[in-house]
Amino acid sequence: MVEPSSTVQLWLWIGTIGMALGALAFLVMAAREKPGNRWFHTITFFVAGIATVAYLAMALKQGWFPIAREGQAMAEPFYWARYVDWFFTTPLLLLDLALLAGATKEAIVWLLGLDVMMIATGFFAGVTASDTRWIWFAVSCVIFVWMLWVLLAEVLKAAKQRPPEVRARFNQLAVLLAILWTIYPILWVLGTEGLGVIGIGGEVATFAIIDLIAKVGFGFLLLSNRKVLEAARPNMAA
Ligand code: RET
Repeated sequence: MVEPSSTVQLWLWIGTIGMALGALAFLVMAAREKPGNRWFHTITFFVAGIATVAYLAMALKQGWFPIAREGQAMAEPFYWARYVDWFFTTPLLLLDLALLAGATKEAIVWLLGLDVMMIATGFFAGVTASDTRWIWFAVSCVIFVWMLWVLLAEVLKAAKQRPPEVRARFNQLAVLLAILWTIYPILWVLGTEGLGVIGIGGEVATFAIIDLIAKVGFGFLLLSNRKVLEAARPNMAA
């Protein structure tokens, strides 16, 4: 019987508390803004809030089941709760970035649509015990590259029309996102879902750290300058 080790548990609790504190901070920051001026705060709050739910479930030893994968010595826990988290939160992170850039609705649909396809195919890769998982992995990677291309080609183009302070913040966040997000498929290959070079303890720890940077770190960077948010406010009804 596979049981999450104490290292795994420790990191899942670090993830839960980190996400909860992030969500709380974004909520407080939102409360200090006028209604209609809180688009980015609201989206970013839900990113951290949804991740808190997923991490809490995993810390409470839920949201997983053991899988004995082809090519690996023993069964390992498969944390499917991660994919539920990513399915909702990665589109929200991209929405933050796209609204900051002032991207067209069409570009936003492309970006988010490709992203949910990437996570859905990634889920099939994770849940498959046989070597067929590598087919799903490859499909997910192709969609990931496609999504990054939309980000570079369409969203970046829109960002170039923004005032300099918005453009500068967009560039920082886009670079952070592109680098951090690329670590996910690499960790997947090295971790228990892929080749099993890194054990479940190291995998859960690394995911917790990059998840916190990708959500809470990204959120603080986005929300830290009110002038930037003011200048980038989406033109939607309050
Ligand atoms: C998987 C495996 C299949 C191939 C690819 C992946 C990419 C995942 C990404 C996840 C990003 C998650 C974030 C979470 C924040 O907390 C599904 C690992 C390409 C890019 C940003």
